[in-house]
Amino acid sequence: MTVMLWLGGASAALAQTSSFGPPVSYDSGNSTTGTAVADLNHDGFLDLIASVADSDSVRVRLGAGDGTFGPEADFYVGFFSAPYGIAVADFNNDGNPDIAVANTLSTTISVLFGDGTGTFSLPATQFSAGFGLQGIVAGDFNNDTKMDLAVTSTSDSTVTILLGLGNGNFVYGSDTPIPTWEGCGCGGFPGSPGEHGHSGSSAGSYRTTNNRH
Ligand SMILES: [Ca+2]
Ligand SMILES: [Ca+2]
Ligand SMILES: [Ca+2]
Repeated sequence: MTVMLWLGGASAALAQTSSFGPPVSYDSGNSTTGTAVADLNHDGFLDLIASVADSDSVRVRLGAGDGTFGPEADFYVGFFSAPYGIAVADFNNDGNPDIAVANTLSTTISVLFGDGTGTFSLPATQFSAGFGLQGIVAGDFNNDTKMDLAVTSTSDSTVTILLGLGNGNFVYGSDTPIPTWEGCGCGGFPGSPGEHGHSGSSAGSYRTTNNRH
């Protein structure tokens, strides 16, 4: 599979419109499930990050700042993990971007700690977050200046908050059910999830499994 880029540019004929050139493709591995951009090596240019489910890895390409990207570097995130969503933030407060991915098969998120050059330490650190994880975003949800994570579980129909401790560790914060067809009062067709859906709560199934010190 490929990551395709369209480089935008201003139209000379219509100053208020924009246009895109032909797409540029980069091999992103089989079963690419997520993409993200961030400046991983502090050169001021955005870099490409892709999650590759088939190889249980994250693929990084450093940007040249002109719309082109360098060769790929793959970072393994764990056996039978099948990473999906990607979040980039500095989770251990060393000034370097780190990568967290939500794994669809392993019930964990994997965190890769960056060294500021586009390279990440291995092995990835695992934190339990539920089943069937897909979406993941980083933010400071409790206003303690330390980056946290919100992770969606399609199996449990929840959004789980993992609170960052600022040293690369996370602890369970909260677990918010996402309304199912039944839960949202939307009705549903006979035999659909709305007809026999579950409430989505799976409290108690979350814990930190791999602490960094
Ligand atoms: Ca960069
Ligand atoms: Ca960091
Ligand atoms: Ca926080």
